[in-house]
Amino acid sequence: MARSTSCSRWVPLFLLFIARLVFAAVEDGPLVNGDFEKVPSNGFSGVGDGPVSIPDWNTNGTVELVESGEKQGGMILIVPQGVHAVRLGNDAEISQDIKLEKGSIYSVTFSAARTCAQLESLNVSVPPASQTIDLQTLYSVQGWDSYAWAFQADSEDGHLVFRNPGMEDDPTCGPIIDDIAIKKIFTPDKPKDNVVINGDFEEGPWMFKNGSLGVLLPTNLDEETSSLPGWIVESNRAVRYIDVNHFSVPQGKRAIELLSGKEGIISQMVETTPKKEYSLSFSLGHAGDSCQLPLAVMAFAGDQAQNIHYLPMANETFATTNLTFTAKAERTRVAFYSVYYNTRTDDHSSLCGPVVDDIRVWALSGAKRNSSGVLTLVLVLLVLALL
Ligand SMILES: [Ca+2]
Repeated sequence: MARSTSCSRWVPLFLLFIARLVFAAVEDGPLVNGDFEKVPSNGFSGVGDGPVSIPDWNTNGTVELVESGEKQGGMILIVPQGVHAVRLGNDAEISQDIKLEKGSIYSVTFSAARTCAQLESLNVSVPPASQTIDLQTLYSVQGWDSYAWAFQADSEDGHLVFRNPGMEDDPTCGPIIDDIAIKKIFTPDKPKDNVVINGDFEEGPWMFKNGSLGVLLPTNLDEETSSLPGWIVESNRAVRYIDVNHFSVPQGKRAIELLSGKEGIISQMVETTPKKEYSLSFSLGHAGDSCQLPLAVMAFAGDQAQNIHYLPMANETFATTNLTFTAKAERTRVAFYSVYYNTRTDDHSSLCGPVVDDIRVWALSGAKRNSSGVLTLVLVLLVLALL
Protein backbone atom coordinates (compact mmCIF):
# COMPACT_ATOMS: atom_id res chain seq x y z
CA MET A 1 0.00 0.00 0.00
CA ALA A 2 2.79 2.32 1.07
CA ARG A 3 4.72 1.41 -2.06
CA SER A 4 1.81 2.22 -4.39
CA THR A 5 1.35 5.59 -2.64
CA SER A 6 4.99 6.52 -3.17
CA CYS A 7 4.71 5.24 -6.76
CA SER A 8 1.67 7.38 -7.47
CA ARG A 9 3.56 10.33 -6.01
CA TRP A 10 6.36 9.84 -8.54
CA VAL A 11 4.10 9.38 -11.57
CA PRO A 12 3.11 13.09 -11.93
CA LEU A 13 6.74 14.11 -11.47
CA PHE A 14 7.79 11.62 -14.15
CA LEU A 15 5.07 12.89 -16.51
CA LEU A 16 6.19 16.46 -15.85
CA PHE A 17 9.76 15.44 -16.69
CA ILE A 18 8.59 13.81 -19.95
CA ALA A 19 6.45 16.86 -20.74
CA ARG A 20 9.46 19.13 -20.24
CA LEU A 21 11.48 16.90 -22.57
CA VAL A 22 8.76 16.99 -25.22
CA PHE A 23 8.11 20.74 -24.89
CA ALA A 24 11.75 21.78 -24.50
CA ALA A 25 11.94 25.33 -25.79
CA VAL A 26 14.29 26.20 -28.62
CA GLU A 27 17.90 26.70 -27.49
CA ASP A 28 19.91 29.86 -28.05
CA GLY A 29 21.82 29.74 -31.31
CA PRO A 30 21.30 28.95 -35.01
CA LEU A 31 17.93 27.47 -36.01
CA VAL A 32 17.84 23.99 -37.56
CA ASN A 33 19.14 24.53 -41.11
CA GLY A 34 19.14 28.26 -40.35
CA ASP A 35 22.10 28.63 -42.73
CA PHE A 36 20.38 26.68 -45.57
CA GLU A 37 23.43 24.45 -46.05
CA LYS A 38 21.52 21.18 -45.42
CA VAL A 39 21.31 19.22 -48.68
CA PRO A 40 17.72 19.07 -50.08
CA SER A 41 16.22 15.63 -50.89
CA ASN A 42 16.88 16.16 -54.60
CA GLY A 43 20.32 17.65 -53.93
CA PHE A 44 21.63 21.12 -54.58
CA SER A 45 21.79 20.26 -58.30
CA GLY A 46 18.43 21.88 -58.98
CA VAL A 47 19.59 25.15 -57.44
CA GLY A 48 19.06 28.06 -59.80
CA ASP A 49 16.34 26.22 -61.77
CA GLY A 50 13.41 27.34 -59.65
CA PRO A 51 11.72 26.32 -56.40
CA VAL A 52 13.12 23.41 -54.39
CA SER A 53 12.11 21.93 -51.08
CA ILE A 54 14.24 23.18 -48.23
CA PRO A 55 14.95 20.82 -45.32
CA ASP A 56 13.31 21.84 -42.01
CA TRP A 57 11.47 24.81 -43.58
CA ASN A 58 7.96 25.24 -44.95
CA THR A 59 7.73 27.37 -48.03
CA ASN A 60 4.95 29.28 -49.71
CA GLY A 61 5.26 31.00 -53.10
CA THR A 62 8.46 31.30 -55.11
CA VAL A 63 11.25 30.41 -52.71
CA GLU A 64 14.59 29.53 -54.26
CA LEU A 65 17.89 28.29 -52.90
CA VAL A 66 20.68 30.41 -54.34
CA GLU A 67 24.36 29.60 -54.50
CA SER A 68 27.27 31.98 -54.01
CA GLY A 69 28.78 33.00 -57.33
CA GLU A 70 25.45 32.50 -59.11
CA LYS A 71 24.68 35.29 -61.57
CA GLN A 72 21.43 37.04 -62.29
CA GLY A 73 21.32 39.55 -65.13
CA GLY A 74 25.07 40.14 -64.93
CA MET A 75 24.93 40.68 -61.17
CA ILE A 76 26.54 38.16 -58.85
CA LEU A 77 24.12 37.12 -56.11
CA ILE A 78 25.29 37.74 -52.58
CA VAL A 79 25.26 34.87 -50.09
CA PRO A 80 25.94 36.27 -46.61
CA GLN A 81 27.33 33.05 -45.11
CA GLY A 82 28.54 29.71 -46.48
CA VAL A 83 27.56 28.65 -49.99
CA HIS A 84 23.75 28.71 -49.94
CA ALA A 85 20.95 31.07 -48.96
CA VAL A 86 17.26 31.53 -49.87
CA ARG A 87 15.61 34.13 -52.06
CA LEU A 88 12.00 35.08 -51.49
CA GLY A 89 10.00 36.03 -54.57
CA ASN A 90 6.96 38.34 -54.55
CA ASP A 91 4.74 37.54 -51.57
CA ALA A 92 6.75 34.34 -50.90
CA GLU A 93 7.57 33.08 -47.42
CA ILE A 94 9.53 30.52 -45.45
CA SER A 95 8.57 29.39 -41.98
CA GLN A 96 9.60 27.05 -39.21
CA ASP A 97 7.84 25.88 -36.04
CA ILE A 98 9.71 26.67 -32.83
CA LYS A 99 8.97 25.77 -29.22
CA LEU A 100 8.95 28.78 -26.93
CA GLU A 101 8.45 29.65 -23.30
CA LYS A 102 5.18 31.52 -23.16
CA GLY A 103 5.65 35.12 -22.00
CA SER A 104 9.42 35.16 -22.60
CA ILE A 105 11.11 37.67 -24.89
CA TYR A 106 13.09 36.26 -27.80
CA SER A 107 15.31 37.95 -30.36
CA VAL A 108 15.77 36.60 -33.89
CA THR A 109 19.03 37.41 -35.69
CA PHE A 110 19.20 36.99 -39.48
CA SER A 111 21.21 38.22 -42.43
CA ALA A 112 19.59 39.78 -45.48
CA ALA A 113 20.75 41.09 -48.86
CA ARG A 114 18.96 42.99 -51.60
CA THR A 115 19.04 41.71 -55.16
CA CYS A 116 17.69 44.63 -57.21
CA ALA A 117 17.72 48.40 -56.93
CA GLN A 118 14.07 48.63 -56.00
CA LEU A 119 12.87 49.25 -52.50
CA GLU A 120 12.98 45.97 -50.65
CA SER A 121 11.69 45.05 -47.26
CA LEU A 122 11.24 41.89 -45.26
CA ASN A 123 8.45 40.99 -42.88
CA VAL A 124 9.51 38.91 -39.87
CA SER A 125 6.82 37.51 -37.63
CA VAL A 126 5.96 35.07 -34.90
CA PRO A 127 2.20 35.72 -35.02
CA PRO A 128 0.69 37.78 -33.57
CA ALA A 129 4.00 39.71 -33.31
CA SER A 130 5.26 41.09 -36.62
CA GLN A 131 7.59 43.77 -38.02
CA THR A 132 8.52 44.84 -41.53
CA ILE A 133 12.19 45.70 -41.78
CA ASP A 134 13.35 48.11 -44.46
CA LEU A 135 16.32 46.82 -46.46
CA GLN A 136 16.50 49.93 -48.60
CA THR A 137 19.40 51.49 -46.78
CA LEU A 138 22.56 49.51 -47.14
CA TYR A 139 24.79 49.92 -44.14
CA SER A 140 27.81 48.02 -45.49
CA VAL A 141 29.65 47.77 -48.80
CA GLN A 142 29.37 43.94 -48.65
CA GLY A 143 25.77 44.34 -49.80
CA TRP A 144 24.21 42.46 -46.89
CA ASP A 145 23.71 43.01 -43.18
CA SER A 146 22.58 41.20 -40.06
CA TYR A 147 19.47 42.38 -38.23
CA ALA A 148 17.79 41.54 -34.93
CA TRP A 149 14.08 41.60 -34.16
CA ALA A 150 12.48 40.82 -30.77
CA PHE A 151 9.06 39.51 -29.82
CA GLN A 152 7.21 38.19 -26.79
CA ALA A 153 6.10 34.57 -27.05
CA ASP A 154 2.30 34.44 -27.08
CA SER A 155 2.22 30.64 -26.72
CA GLU A 156 4.51 27.62 -26.50
CA ASP A 157 4.01 26.87 -30.17
CA GLY A 158 5.69 29.58 -32.17
CA HIS A 159 5.68 29.88 -35.93
CA LEU A 160 8.57 31.98 -37.26
CA VAL A 161 7.83 33.43 -40.70
CA PHE A 162 9.98 35.45 -43.11
CA ARG A 163 7.90 36.97 -45.90
CA ASN A 164 8.72 39.24 -48.81
CA PRO A 165 5.78 41.68 -48.88
CA GLY A 166 7.01 43.09 -52.22
CA MET A 167 5.14 43.04 -55.51
CA GLU A 168 7.93 43.84 -57.99
CA ASP A 169 7.50 43.67 -61.78
CA ASP A 170 10.56 41.43 -61.91
CA PRO A 171 9.68 38.37 -59.79
CA THR A 172 13.36 37.49 -59.33
CA CYS A 173 13.83 40.73 -57.41
CA GLY A 174 13.46 39.67 -53.83
CA PRO A 175 15.58 39.65 -50.69
CA ILE A 176 18.10 36.90 -49.97
CA ILE A 177 18.16 35.70 -46.40
CA ASP A 178 20.61 33.53 -44.49
CA ASP A 179 22.06 32.70 -41.06
CA ILE A 180 18.99 32.67 -38.84
CA ALA A 181 19.43 32.32 -35.07
CA ILE A 182 17.34 32.90 -31.96
CA LYS A 183 18.11 33.93 -28.40
CA LYS A 184 15.99 34.17 -25.29
CA ILE A 185 16.48 37.69 -23.96
CA PHE A 186 16.83 38.26 -20.26
CA THR A 187 16.69 41.71 -18.68
CA PRO A 188 19.55 42.23 -16.24
CA ASP A 189 18.75 43.61 -12.78
CA LYS A 190 19.37 47.26 -12.13
CA PRO A 191 22.93 47.46 -10.83
CA LYS A 192 23.79 49.09 -7.50
CA ASP A 193 24.55 52.81 -7.60
CA ASN A 194 23.36 53.03 -11.22
CA VAL A 195 19.79 53.50 -12.44
CA VAL A 196 20.56 52.46 -16.06
CA ILE A 197 19.49 48.94 -17.07
CA ASN A 198 21.95 47.11 -19.35
CA GLY A 199 24.08 50.29 -19.59
CA ASP A 200 27.08 48.11 -20.49
CA PHE A 201 25.12 46.52 -23.40
CA GLU A 202 26.34 43.04 -22.44
CA GLU A 203 22.84 41.58 -22.88
CA GLY A 204 21.56 41.65 -26.45
CA PRO A 205 20.73 39.61 -29.57
CA TRP A 206 22.54 36.49 -30.80
CA MET A 207 25.79 37.28 -32.61
CA PHE A 208 27.54 34.82 -34.89
CA LYS A 209 31.21 34.27 -34.08
CA ASN A 210 32.07 34.96 -37.73
CA GLY A 211 29.61 37.87 -37.98
CA SER A 212 32.12 40.60 -38.72
CA LEU A 213 29.50 43.26 -39.53
CA GLY A 214 27.84 43.39 -36.11
CA VAL A 215 24.04 43.24 -35.84
CA LEU A 216 21.75 46.11 -36.83
CA LEU A 217 19.00 47.00 -34.38
CA PRO A 218 16.16 48.60 -36.38
CA THR A 219 13.56 50.99 -34.98
CA ASN A 220 11.88 49.59 -31.88
CA LEU A 221 9.79 51.81 -29.63
CA ASP A 222 8.65 49.09 -27.23
CA GLU A 223 11.04 48.89 -24.28
CA GLU A 224 9.30 45.71 -23.03
CA THR A 225 10.12 43.87 -26.26
CA SER A 226 13.63 44.88 -27.21
CA SER A 227 16.62 42.93 -28.54
CA LEU A 228 18.64 45.30 -26.35
CA PRO A 229 16.97 45.09 -22.91
CA GLY A 230 16.27 48.45 -21.27
CA TRP A 231 16.83 50.41 -24.48
CA ILE A 232 14.73 51.54 -27.42
CA VAL A 233 15.84 52.59 -30.91
CA GLU A 234 13.60 55.59 -31.35
CA SER A 235 14.85 56.72 -34.78
CA ASN A 236 13.95 55.71 -38.34
CA ARG A 237 17.34 54.11 -38.88
CA ALA A 238 19.21 51.37 -37.11
CA VAL A 239 22.12 51.36 -34.68
CA ARG A 240 24.79 48.64 -34.76
CA TYR A 241 25.41 46.14 -31.96
CA ILE A 242 29.11 45.27 -32.01
CA ASP A 243 31.29 42.65 -30.33
CA VAL A 244 34.88 42.59 -29.11
CA ASN A 245 35.86 39.85 -31.62
CA HIS A 246 35.52 42.19 -34.58
CA PHE A 247 35.48 45.73 -33.19
CA SER A 248 37.06 47.89 -30.48
CA VAL A 249 34.74 47.74 -27.46
CA PRO A 250 35.34 50.03 -24.45
CA GLN A 251 34.02 47.67 -21.74
CA GLY A 252 33.19 43.96 -21.62
CA LYS A 253 32.30 42.15 -24.84
CA ARG A 254 29.58 44.27 -26.44
CA ALA A 255 28.82 47.91 -27.20
CA ILE A 256 26.75 50.14 -29.51
CA GLU A 257 28.05 51.93 -32.60
CA LEU A 258 25.84 54.89 -33.50
CA LEU A 259 25.18 55.37 -37.24
CA SER A 260 23.49 57.91 -39.52
CA GLY A 261 23.79 61.04 -37.38
CA LYS A 262 20.57 61.99 -35.60
CA GLU A 263 18.70 59.35 -37.60
CA GLY A 264 20.08 56.69 -35.21
CA ILE A 265 19.04 57.28 -31.59
CA ILE A 266 19.12 54.95 -28.58
CA SER A 267 17.38 55.96 -25.38
CA GLN A 268 16.21 54.75 -21.99
CA MET A 269 13.87 56.21 -19.39
CA VAL A 270 15.61 55.93 -16.02
CA GLU A 271 14.07 56.34 -12.57
CA THR A 272 15.02 59.60 -10.89
CA THR A 273 13.94 61.77 -7.96
CA PRO A 274 12.82 65.27 -8.99
CA LYS A 275 15.21 68.11 -8.02
CA LYS A 276 18.00 65.67 -7.20
CA GLU A 277 21.37 66.12 -8.86
CA TYR A 278 22.70 63.22 -10.94
CA SER A 279 25.85 62.29 -12.75
CA LEU A 280 25.79 60.66 -16.21
CA SER A 281 28.99 58.93 -17.24
CA PHE A 282 29.76 56.89 -20.35
CA SER A 283 32.59 55.65 -22.52
CA LEU A 284 32.95 57.20 -25.97
CA GLY A 285 35.31 55.75 -28.55
CA HIS A 286 35.88 54.38 -32.03
CA ALA A 287 35.02 50.87 -33.21
CA GLY A 288 38.38 50.22 -34.87
CA ASP A 289 36.65 50.08 -38.26
CA SER A 290 38.54 52.91 -40.05
CA CYS A 291 35.75 55.36 -39.43
CA GLN A 292 36.40 58.85 -40.79
CA LEU A 293 36.94 61.39 -38.00
CA PRO A 294 35.59 63.48 -36.35
CA LEU A 295 33.46 61.30 -34.07
CA ALA A 296 31.07 62.94 -31.65
CA VAL A 297 27.83 62.21 -29.80
CA MET A 298 24.99 64.32 -28.57
CA ALA A 299 24.18 63.08 -25.06
CA PHE A 300 20.82 63.86 -23.45
CA ALA A 301 19.83 63.63 -19.80
CA GLY A 302 16.42 65.15 -19.18
CA ASP A 303 16.41 68.67 -20.65
CA GLN A 304 20.22 68.78 -20.77
CA ALA A 305 22.01 68.11 -24.05
CA GLN A 306 25.73 68.11 -24.59
CA ASN A 307 27.88 67.65 -27.68
CA ILE A 308 30.96 65.56 -26.86
CA HIS A 309 33.82 64.90 -29.28
CA TYR A 310 36.00 61.84 -29.13
CA LEU A 311 39.62 62.94 -29.07
CA PRO A 312 41.86 60.18 -30.43
CA MET A 313 44.71 59.33 -28.08
CA ALA A 314 47.60 56.94 -28.48
CA ASN A 315 46.94 53.46 -27.00
CA GLU A 316 43.34 54.28 -26.13
CA THR A 317 40.26 53.42 -28.17
CA PHE A 318 37.89 55.34 -25.89
CA ALA A 319 37.60 58.02 -23.22
CA THR A 320 35.17 58.38 -20.31
CA THR A 321 32.92 61.41 -20.11
CA ASN A 322 31.02 62.72 -17.12
CA LEU A 323 28.23 65.30 -16.99
CA THR A 324 25.80 66.35 -14.28
CA PHE A 325 22.12 67.18 -14.47
CA THR A 326 19.22 67.90 -12.15
CA ALA A 327 16.24 65.58 -12.53
CA LYS A 328 12.94 67.30 -13.27
CA ALA A 329 10.68 64.26 -13.01
CA GLU A 330 10.42 60.69 -11.71
CA ARG A 331 11.55 59.39 -15.08
CA THR A 332 14.40 60.96 -17.04
CA ARG A 333 15.24 60.25 -20.66
CA VAL A 334 18.86 59.38 -21.34
CA ALA A 335 19.64 59.35 -25.08
CA PHE A 336 22.52 59.34 -27.54
CA TYR A 337 22.99 60.00 -31.23
CA SER A 338 25.97 60.62 -33.50
CA VAL A 339 26.59 64.29 -34.32
CA TYR A 340 28.09 63.44 -37.73
CA TYR A 341 27.13 61.20 -40.62
CA ASN A 342 30.32 59.10 -40.78
CA THR A 343 31.51 56.56 -43.35
CA ARG A 344 34.64 54.44 -43.46
CA THR A 345 37.81 55.97 -44.85
CA ASP A 346 38.41 52.90 -47.06
CA ASP A 347 35.09 52.62 -48.90
CA HIS A 348 33.02 55.79 -48.22
CA SER A 349 29.75 53.83 -48.44
CA SER A 350 29.78 51.70 -45.27
CA LEU A 351 28.19 53.57 -42.40
CA CYS A 352 30.06 53.82 -39.11
CA GLY A 353 30.21 56.17 -36.14
CA PRO A 354 31.10 56.70 -32.48
CA VAL A 355 30.89 53.85 -29.99
CA VAL A 356 29.12 54.28 -26.65
CA ASP A 357 29.35 51.87 -23.71
CA ASP A 358 29.28 51.60 -19.92
CA ILE A 359 26.50 54.15 -19.41
CA ARG A 360 25.86 55.01 -15.75
CA VAL A 361 23.56 57.42 -13.97
CA TRP A 362 23.70 57.90 -10.21
CA ALA A 363 22.45 60.42 -7.66
CA LEU A 364 25.06 62.89 -6.38
CA SER A 365 23.26 64.89 -3.71
CA GLY A 366 21.39 61.81 -2.46
CA ALA A 367 24.60 59.86 -1.94
CA LYS A 368 26.18 62.73 -0.01
CA ARG A 369 23.11 63.27 2.15
CA ASN A 370 22.85 59.56 2.92
CA SER A 371 26.46 59.20 4.01
CA SER A 372 26.29 62.34 6.20
CA GLY A 373 22.98 61.07 7.62
CA VAL A 374 24.59 57.76 8.58
CA LEU A 375 27.52 59.63 10.14
CA THR A 376 25.17 61.79 12.25
CA LEU A 377 23.28 58.69 13.41
CA VAL A 378 26.54 56.96 14.43
CA LEU A 379 27.64 60.07 16.37
CA VAL A 380 24.28 60.34 18.15
CA LEU A 381 24.43 56.65 19.10
CA LEU A 382 28.00 57.08 20.38
CA VAL A 383 26.99 60.09 22.50
CA LEU A 384 23.97 58.16 23.88
CA ALA A 385 26.21 55.16 24.71
CA LEU A 386 28.68 57.42 26.54
CA LEU A 387 25.85 59.00 28.55
CA1 LIG B 1 30.04 46.70 -22.93
